[in-house]
Amino acid sequence: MSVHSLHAFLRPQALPTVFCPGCGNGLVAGAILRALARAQVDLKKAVFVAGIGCAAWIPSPHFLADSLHVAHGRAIPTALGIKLRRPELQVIVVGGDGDIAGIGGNHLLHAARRNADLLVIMVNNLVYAMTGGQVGPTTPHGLPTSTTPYGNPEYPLDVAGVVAAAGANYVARWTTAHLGPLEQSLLKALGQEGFRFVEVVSPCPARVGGRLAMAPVEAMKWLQAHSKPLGQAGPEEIALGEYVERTRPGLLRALQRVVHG
Ligand SMILES: Cc1ncc(C[n+]2csc(CCOP(=O)(O)OP(=O)(O)O)c2C)c(N)n1
Ligand code: SF4
Ligand SMILES: [Mg+2]
Repeated sequence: MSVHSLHAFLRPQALPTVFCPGCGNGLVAGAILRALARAQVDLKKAVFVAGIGCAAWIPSPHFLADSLHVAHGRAIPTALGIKLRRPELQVIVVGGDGDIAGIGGNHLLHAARRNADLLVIMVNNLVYAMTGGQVGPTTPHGLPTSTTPYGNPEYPLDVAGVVAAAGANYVARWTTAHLGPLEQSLLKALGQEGFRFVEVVSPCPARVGGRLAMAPVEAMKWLQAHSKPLGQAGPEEIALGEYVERTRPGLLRALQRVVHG
């Protein structure tokens, strides 16, 4: 897919992008749009819901589609309300690790448990980037951040693992250095029902790379060097791959069975 064909999916007034140079969010945006194009999703029949944060800016202002910015952490319940009222729409949540797994963590857990018919894409840049790079639920142990300058004393949550255990139909994790499998995964997730969760580990040159004196290209090399397939990754490495793929009825179909028998 050429770059120019993706322009049909972008709001001209949103370009050039609001993201910092070298930010991974642009790569995630490209992967989402290529997957939507390959799945032949009509953007008029798609709704994006985002909370607050840098990653939450991926759909709006960039995508030429209906999108909502809601309170920090509340994208999933808002998206579920839309999906239940308008089941024919493809409802997609995009947000950061703080938004989705921190303040919105309880919504995430229960949407996965209920197998709610949503695609949730979580951009994990390891910190609360928009507000200054504070430590968050996915910050690796030992990583210095603005609020843990001597290194994070806590341990991170394996968000993909938790969502898979909670009952989601589809869960995968990739990084922005693995765009081919990421796009393929999003394409697969778009064609399924129930709760689908794709985590993307992504560089934040402004809030993480700068503190580590790591240029964006070095961050991409770091992501490649520190990622391993699921089952082979050590505790300090990023586990990549599909955590789960189930075909259980999504929440909508389960509710329809109750109503229509
Ligand atoms: C209820 C509420 N609490 C806190 C904030 C401040 N806030 C805005 S963005 C943000 C961090 C977002 O981090 P993340 O979701 O990881 O996105 P990133 O910026 O890293 O992409 C916070 C704490 C807010 N807007 N609303
Ligand atoms: S602060 Fe980080 S995540 Fe936010 S736009 Fe800049 S590089 Fe990207
Ligand atoms: Mg973040």
